[in-house]
Amino acid sequence: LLDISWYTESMKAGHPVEILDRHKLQEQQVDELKEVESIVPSYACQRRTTLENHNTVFTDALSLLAENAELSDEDGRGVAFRRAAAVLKALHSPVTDLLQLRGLPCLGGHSLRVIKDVLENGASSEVECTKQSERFKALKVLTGIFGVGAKTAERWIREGIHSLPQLQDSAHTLNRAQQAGLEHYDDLNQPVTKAEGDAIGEIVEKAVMSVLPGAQITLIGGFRRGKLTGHDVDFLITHPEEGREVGLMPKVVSWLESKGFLLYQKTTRNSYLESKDGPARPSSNMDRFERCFSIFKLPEDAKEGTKQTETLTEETPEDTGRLTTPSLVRDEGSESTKRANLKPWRAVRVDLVVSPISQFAFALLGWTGSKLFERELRRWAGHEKAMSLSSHALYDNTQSKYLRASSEEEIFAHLGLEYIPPSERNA
Ligand code: DCT
Ligand code: MG
Repeated sequence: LLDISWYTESMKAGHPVEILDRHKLQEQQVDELKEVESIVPSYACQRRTTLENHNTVFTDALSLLAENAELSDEDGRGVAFRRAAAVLKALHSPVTDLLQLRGLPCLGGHSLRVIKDVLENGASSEVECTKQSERFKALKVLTGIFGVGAKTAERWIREGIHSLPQLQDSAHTLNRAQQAGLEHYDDLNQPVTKAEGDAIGEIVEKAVMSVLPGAQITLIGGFRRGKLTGHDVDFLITHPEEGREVGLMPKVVSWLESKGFLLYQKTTRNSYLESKDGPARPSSNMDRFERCFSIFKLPEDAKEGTKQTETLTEETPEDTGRLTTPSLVRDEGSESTKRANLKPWRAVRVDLVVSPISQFAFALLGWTGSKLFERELRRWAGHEKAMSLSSHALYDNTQSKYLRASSEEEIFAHLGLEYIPPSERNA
């Protein structure tokens, strides 16, 4: 009998390896191998994906193609690239040979071609070509405006608008969100740091506590998964007594507005009703909470306040002064950044969501992400368990009833999945 323990161990550790003497194996060993080869499970919500990515050359390439597909109204292709990238993100070592990918799920022919190209030539010609295409560049610039989606960008491009000056010179009237997006374009396209997220958290907490003492605020989105930067900051607000959260958002928004913290906001009311909406409304699950899309005006000193507290505990006194000087902390690369540094504040995208406590666990799970992890959770629920999962509830179609949960752990248990903590949901 060949010793195949090295093989099974490697596979279980997430290092796919090739077994060369396959023909010499006993039947029972072949069965064992089949089981092991399914060890990288096909749903991202069955896998642990930390931020430690050993395959960024490949995942960056695949993510760019995913982004291009999504911006081109080809969501199916987008998801296929996202799934392929997510499988590579979950591996525990760098891929150096195509053979290592044998038996892994979600790697279609197109994705494999891209990986092969990168392995052989150091870059994918399709990716390079996409990056340089006028269309892709224009889509990126235009969708970089808050309030502009792929459809609008596409329409403008067809009219010959490829850049911000061209848009400004055009006769288009922008809506309020887009106007704010254009006005704060540079700030909003600069990544938000965890320190800035924490500074905003303090402001939001002050606002919430002063209008509804006892309410609870949780940082959600990428920062909850441990990311160090993000494109926005997301918060979930609830109150331990069901019903006390009703009408909270307008009060929080008024407080923030009265203190001059908001450059833009649009609030939508909670429109979710279990009895009326029924279980299976996954496509609309993102917008049925009381929700506020906003652009915060974050004073530089508020941010420094947070930095200072952190630095004081971590650095020697001599270092403190240096680290709290914003000009050294911030990237001074571009002209626009230099200009932005002259004003004593910076614009940051902030999303606030209010949930009743009875839906809190579902909201927390649904808003922690990543987007692919969420998508896969819903696909798993529907395809494997005949259940409908949203950010409000979990419905069991077989038993025709809602399954209650007061923690994320309980939801994973209802779904028959091993619990994956937020830091391992970075698919
Ligand atoms: N979400 C989702 N499906 C979407 C959009 C969002 O499931 N189509 C969930 C998952 C993440 C959460 O909402 C917050 O959304 P984003 O802020 O867009 O994601 P993020 O992971 O926080 O990314 P970033 O760090 O760039 O803000
Ligand atoms: Mg976010």
